[in-house]
Amino acid sequence: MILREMLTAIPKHKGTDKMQGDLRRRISKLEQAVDQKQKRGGRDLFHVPREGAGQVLLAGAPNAGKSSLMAGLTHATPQVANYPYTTQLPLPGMVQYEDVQIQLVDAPPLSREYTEAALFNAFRLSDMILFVVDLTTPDPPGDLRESVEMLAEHFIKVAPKAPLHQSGSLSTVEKQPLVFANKVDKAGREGALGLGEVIGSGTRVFIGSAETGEGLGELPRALFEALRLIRVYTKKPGQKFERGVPFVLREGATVMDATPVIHKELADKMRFARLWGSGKHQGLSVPRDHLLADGDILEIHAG
Ligand SMILES: Nc1nc2c(ncn2[C@@H]2O[C@H](COP(=O)(O)OP(=O)(O)O)[C@@H](O)[C@H]2O)c(=O)[nH]1
Ligand SMILES: [Mg+2]
Repeated sequence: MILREMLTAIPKHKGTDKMQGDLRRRISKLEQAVDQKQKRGGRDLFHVPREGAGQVLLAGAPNAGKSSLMAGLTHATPQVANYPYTTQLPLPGMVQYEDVQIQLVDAPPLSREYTEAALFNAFRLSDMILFVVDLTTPDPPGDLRESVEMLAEHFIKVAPKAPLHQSGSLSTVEKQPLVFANKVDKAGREGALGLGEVIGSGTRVFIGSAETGEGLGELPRALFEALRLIRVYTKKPGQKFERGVPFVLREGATVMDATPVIHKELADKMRFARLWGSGKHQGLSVPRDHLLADGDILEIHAG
């Protein structure tokens, strides 16, 4: 797309801000027009409504094993085949990590030959990206680089320390990546060398096989950690704690952030909260701005 090339060609300094903004608006208008076409029957078939604690989209070249990995991690049954473009529309499934469900979305490939524009919108709206790389190809890091570059061309930057939850706005969004080097049953581990550097230091790379299941066991926890989620349980005053379904919050959430999630009216009415967590807070009263940790138990006193 010529407009995009213009945008990357403009040097970035104060004086060009307006020009860049103008180009961005034009690009966005065009993308919207394209997307309209994809909205058959008023629904964007590429956009998967978020469910569970977070949405992770699978990315990678054709035949890398995205659908196989999806089948290995969820109860979904995507079509797996030995020819490219088997997966034409995103398909969601749920990954179970302990008592939390994370949505994994199998997606069509990122390919220079053919990738629908609407797919990039789906990436834009996701919480993070799980790259699947085929270790049996001549150049696995090159394959990963191509996927990363295609996303970058659509203003989706992958960065290990990307802030979570950004709006799907016009400007560049950053997405947290995780890499799964697949088909180790058929290739050496050497192919995975250099995969981390493609995205940058701090990128977590897992090696395994979607076919044999090797290396899949660590992924649910890795996804949970990468999404930077915490689980908070609640306890009613005067009652024994029974571990129920957790409230899932973002890392950095405070007692005050948790209350409206637990109960709509609680935020206004809270007098104080007691907390049981790892370490020192065994039933102590905590201030509203107290930072919550994964596994904390909250007892909110309202009135
Ligand atoms: N040997 C081996 N083959 C795999 C593995 N994962 C996927 N495949 C094969 O690779 C081909 C493409 O898999 P698929 O999941 O459809 O790839 P996708 O296009 O990325 O969704 C199929 O023939 C799979 O059976 C693996 O871990 N080891
Ligand atoms: Mg597929």
